[in-house]
Amino acid sequence: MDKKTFYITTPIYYASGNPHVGHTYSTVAADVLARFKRMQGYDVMFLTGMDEHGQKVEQNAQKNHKAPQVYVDEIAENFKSIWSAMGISYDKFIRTTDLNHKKAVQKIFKKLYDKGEIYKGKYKGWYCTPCEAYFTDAQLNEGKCPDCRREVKWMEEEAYFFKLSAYAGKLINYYEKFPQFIQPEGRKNEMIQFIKSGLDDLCVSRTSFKWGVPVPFDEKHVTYVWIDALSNYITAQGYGSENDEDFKKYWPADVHFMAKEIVRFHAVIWPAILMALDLPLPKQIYGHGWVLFEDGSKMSKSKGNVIDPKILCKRYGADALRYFLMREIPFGMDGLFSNEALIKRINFDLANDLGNLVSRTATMVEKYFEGKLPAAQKSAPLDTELTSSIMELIKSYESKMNSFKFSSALSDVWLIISKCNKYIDETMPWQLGKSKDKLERLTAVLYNLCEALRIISVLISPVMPEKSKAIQTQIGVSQDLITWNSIKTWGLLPAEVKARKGDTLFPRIDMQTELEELANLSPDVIEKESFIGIEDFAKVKLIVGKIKECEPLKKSKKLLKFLIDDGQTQRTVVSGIAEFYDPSELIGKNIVLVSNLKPVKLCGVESSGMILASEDSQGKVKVILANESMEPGSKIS
Ligand code: ME8
Repeated sequence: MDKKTFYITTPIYYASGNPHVGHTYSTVAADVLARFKRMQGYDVMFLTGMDEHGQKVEQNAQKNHKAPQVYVDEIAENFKSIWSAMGISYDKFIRTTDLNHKKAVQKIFKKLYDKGEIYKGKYKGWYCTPCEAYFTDAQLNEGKCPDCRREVKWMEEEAYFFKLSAYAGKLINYYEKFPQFIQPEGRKNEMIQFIKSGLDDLCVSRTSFKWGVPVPFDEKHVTYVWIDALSNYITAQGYGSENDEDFKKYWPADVHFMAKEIVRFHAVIWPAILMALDLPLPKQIYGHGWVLFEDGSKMSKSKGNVIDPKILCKRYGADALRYFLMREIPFGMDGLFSNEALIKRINFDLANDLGNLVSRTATMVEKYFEGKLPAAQKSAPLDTELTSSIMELIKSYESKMNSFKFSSALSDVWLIISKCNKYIDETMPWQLGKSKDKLERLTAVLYNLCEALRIISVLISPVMPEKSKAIQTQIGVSQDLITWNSIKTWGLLPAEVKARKGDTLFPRIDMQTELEELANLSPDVIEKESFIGIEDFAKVKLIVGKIKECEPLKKSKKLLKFLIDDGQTQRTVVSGIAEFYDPSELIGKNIVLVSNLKPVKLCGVESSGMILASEDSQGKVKVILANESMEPGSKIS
């Protein structure tokens, strides 16, 4: 018989920067659920990926002197390598630059246009370039961007619009008919309020940048992020292509996970697009809370708090980080991340509670029975009490996992762990081990502990897959006894189980030393995880260049084209500083030139080198000037 399917997704992350702990939160949660559902016997499809188009990506690529595709390829690799370090078991990884996706987005756009759901109009408003967003007069904050407080400019552009406003009533009806559609409950109420305050039609194309999927029948437009991004959930499964078996098999998705700031796009725009395409809607949109850092922001800015998931995994292991994220912050709510809280969880929950239980049990089986428990056992009332409460807690755990209450499900497991530790204190196996006539009782106590560990290892496996395996190795349990169904029956572990003590599961961390070490990590280590040596720096050739000519590049609002005297010849360099300089301002100035940069083509012009500039916290860019008395070509060292 075909297995029941379960399709779960994370948002596709913007390829405009590298992942931090916040991104790992949704992905770990989705991974935990995917692993749990696989364990329950579902045919799971777990999708994650990258959102790679848009103006910000285009700009960041330019800033890094890379072609956009090269830039997003690198970022996608960084995300993938973090997912691999964190044990993320995704089934598919979609990138919006995948050819199949782009073709399918074009089909979707055309279909909506042909059905009259998309029409051509004019987009007007105050535009903030870094935020890629238009604002109305009322939305501006003292005439500036309400989000980043930078200057905005009035823009009008021809654009295509999706008739979102026509869907207000249908959406509200749908929410009423399917009360589980938006979860948690509070987010649904926000959506209803939002729709009732009036839905505008949605701008779905842009002409102001190029890095996107071209509108198939009007190529000066590219599709604007949300149609491109949201449709990943169906294009990844082959919608719009000949190879659409997975789409037929898995769609509609069982749940889309995301943080609360993008619930609106998933609960309003996405269902409306699907309705317009005559496709079924996902079964649930789940908007979890934010991982906040000590200053209450979504990204940690302070130095002492290390939030690079790669560094955290390296120092503490992926399972510890996964456990922390799922345990510390009840899913659906905001919660704080700090290195101190993480280390506390590792020391108390993992090293003390779980780690000790495993090592005490395995050590005693080794010590008293040379690693192999004899068959004879004697039960006592304490044992039945332990086993029946464990069986109850398994049920409670299952229902909580099914409703994404990961933290609370883990609390149930930790209740089992603390009951086992208490059982050790009460049965005092070290006393039983002293006299021969108590050996039978000792066997029973240790058997029960091994059996409990078998169950615990299965319950923690969605969250801590590696440590779960390590426990299973220590208690010598076979594969058929670590299935989901097997843990619902007590006493399956064969009597002559062989246990052996392994490496410490979670070494204790000295809080003070660790926090000091973290605080002393250089910002380079924190951001990029590695220092560069002097030999790397020496590869960069910096010279003084004199600007001879400067003119705007016709095809671009951002780029200036320079002719620069480098002491030997006059070379062309293109730089993205048009917003900050009048072309005539820089003529005759001595600047710092990276002279051995591989030439790249920007807007059709080959640029040979890079002009160094600095950017302040407001995003204002100034070129770094070199001493006027220096000859062009002088080495900077
Ligand atoms: O919004 N706490 O991409 P994005 C919790 N491309 N979750 C966090 C987080 C934090 N501090 N920081 C990031 C986009 N996240 C779009 C999505 S989907 C069709 C397109 C997670 O890179 C969380 O899931 O800004 C959040 O919704 C997502 O990353 C935002 O990722």
